Amino acid sequence: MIPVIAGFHPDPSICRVGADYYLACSSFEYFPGVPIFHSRDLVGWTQIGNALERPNQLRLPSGDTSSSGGIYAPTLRHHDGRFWLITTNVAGHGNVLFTATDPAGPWSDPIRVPGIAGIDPDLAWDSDGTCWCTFAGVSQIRLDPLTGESFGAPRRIWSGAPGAKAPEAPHLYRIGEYWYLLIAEGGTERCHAVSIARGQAPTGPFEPCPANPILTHRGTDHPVQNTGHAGLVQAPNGSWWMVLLGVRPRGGTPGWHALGRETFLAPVTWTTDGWPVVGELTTTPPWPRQPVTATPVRDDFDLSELAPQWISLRHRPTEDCTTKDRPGWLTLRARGSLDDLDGTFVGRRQQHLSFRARTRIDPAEGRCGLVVRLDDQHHYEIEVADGEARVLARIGPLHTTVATRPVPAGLVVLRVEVAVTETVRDARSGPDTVSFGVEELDGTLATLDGKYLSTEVAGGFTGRVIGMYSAAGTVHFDWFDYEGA
Ligand code: 6LW
Repeated sequence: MIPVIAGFHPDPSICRVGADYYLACSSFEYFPGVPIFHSRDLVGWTQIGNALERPNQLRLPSGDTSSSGGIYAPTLRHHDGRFWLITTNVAGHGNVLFTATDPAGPWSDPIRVPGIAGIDPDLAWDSDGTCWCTFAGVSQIRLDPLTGESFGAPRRIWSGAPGAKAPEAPHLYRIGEYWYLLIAEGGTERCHAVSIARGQAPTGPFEPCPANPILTHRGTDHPVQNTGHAGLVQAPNGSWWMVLLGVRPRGGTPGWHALGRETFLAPVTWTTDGWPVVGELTTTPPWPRQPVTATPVRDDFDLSELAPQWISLRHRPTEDCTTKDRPGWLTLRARGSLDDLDGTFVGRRQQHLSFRARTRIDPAEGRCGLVVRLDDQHHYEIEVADGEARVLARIGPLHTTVATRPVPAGLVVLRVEVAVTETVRDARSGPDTVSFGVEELDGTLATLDGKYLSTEVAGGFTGRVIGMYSAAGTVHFDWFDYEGA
């Protein structure tokens, strides 16, 4: 079963305007933040931008933003002729709200919402225009979304199953005669689940669904695990759908997932007494597929702006990262190494279990390379400097040089290939292998077990990102290819 948005795209929040669906995801320590997607069929999604792309919209100070810190789950809504996006910056700025007339941007400057003391804020409007913000816990407060002012004290409205940990990701919907409160519970690991309650008013009281949890894969051998953090949407034909996050663990025990939490789709039907029933994950809804623009394999860096899928660490000052210095090339100026929290890095999410990425580099006097990054402390890379190519691995506190090989002077093409492990030989078999090479040299410099770049080893909320970096000096990248297998 494949996701509808593959790679590290967790906490999907969805809304529909006419024939168009829009979806937003969390982005953590990466800049720009909150990728925004568009679809016409719920299966083919195109990234149309990032909501938080200006420094005044997204501050991720390195001292306060550890890996998996920063931007947590957003809620995306369309109300009263505009789009609303609310999210939490756990790097100290708390809950912030943005508006836009076009979801591709530009989004407004942030409106701070200091009265919300929790993550996963949701927005819902009553028929009289009152705005309710519901957040993890699960608590609720009345809000003026234009100013960020909240009124009264937050009120606890539901906590999901008694004793279940982490009641979070609330979304409140008016459907028919009820207000439905959808939440995630059990934590975002193997016990993750989706539950629902309903009431006559947006403030409750809420009656839990007798069939809760309405979705979980815990304790099953389903290839998609950790399913939870969901959103509901109704299609123009009246059918209902759920988007949710899930992971694809592979290999032996405990199963390692490397691509982070991805976005999946499931159909929803309703019982005669008005409770939702979630069907099997799918990529084939009952309508014709709409064409989507495929992302080209190669980015030649011919445009003056980087395409929206490119992300950097915590910020991206144009003086350190630009396509304007040398037309047709991406220039990176080192701020520090990959172990520095805001090292100069431009990458894209790994979206296929197996793939090959290559980049053509002019290392000049610098030290630079191609990295597979799970987080600050878990990454493998191949870099060139001083006439040598080196494969380096960082796993937690351990740094190792795995291989070195002289390279000819001048331009070089660095390559990484990730291949899924098809045969699990024993309980410790990893999910995939990561191999590095230089196109100008024969063979592979090194092949490493991918399990050390997985969430089960590293922890956290993100997934692998494949990128280019400069660790010393000013370097130029002619192109970058990413080809999923
Ligand atoms: C998010 C929470 C969760 O805010 O993980 O899976 C947190 N759900 O709802 C970070 O993504």
